[in-house]
Amino acid sequence: MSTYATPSSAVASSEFSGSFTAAKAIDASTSSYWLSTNYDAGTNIYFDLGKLKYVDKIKVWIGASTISEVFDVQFSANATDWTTVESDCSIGSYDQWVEKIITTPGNARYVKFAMKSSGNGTRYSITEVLIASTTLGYLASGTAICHPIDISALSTSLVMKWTHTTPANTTITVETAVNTTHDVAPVTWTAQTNGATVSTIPEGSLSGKYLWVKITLETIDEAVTPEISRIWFE
Ligand SMILES: [Ca+2]
Repeated sequence: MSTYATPSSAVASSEFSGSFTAAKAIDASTSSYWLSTNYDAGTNIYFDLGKLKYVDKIKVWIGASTISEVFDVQFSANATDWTTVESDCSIGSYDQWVEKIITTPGNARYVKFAMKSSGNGTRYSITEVLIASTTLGYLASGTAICHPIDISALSTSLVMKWTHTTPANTTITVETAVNTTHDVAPVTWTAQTNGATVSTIPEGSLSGKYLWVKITLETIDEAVTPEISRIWFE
């Protein structure tokens, strides 16, 4: 279930003066507000949630201002590429805590109000904004298969090592397999031990053979994830 919070920062396409900055829309005061220098199409204000979250609702307070307005709500992960998720949100003059349920909720770090029209032909204004979101959890598991290594010319055994972090309730499994193609991943894998000789490399000729490595990360706590930063052979 999502909860409302004040965004951590705000950026506006224009600010009327130092008394009407974008930050006034998120200062927890319903007597201060952001005011634009113009009412052209293209005027906007966007809010930073601090990290990517699942966003589904907004609340807007215009109460300190006489300005009604219509805007689109847009989501972005990077503040560069924006997707419209709610069209033509209409906020009346002096409206207080108008709630808009986002038609197409989704993941966003940045939420923009892209202004479209101002009811009385004056500037745009936002007194206070709250955005409802849900913290994103880590998936229970994920697997990656590395590009295979041609071991045709290998003449000694290989010791495999990796650097990792494994918080409580998480595990990392590193497996290997050897086959004779670099196109099709093996079906059968064997778990390896950090710092030990790779057990799947056969004795005898290695001509035409490829070593494959598969990494599986697992967690039973969606708030934490294991990480593996580097794998190498000695
Ligand atoms: Ca304010």
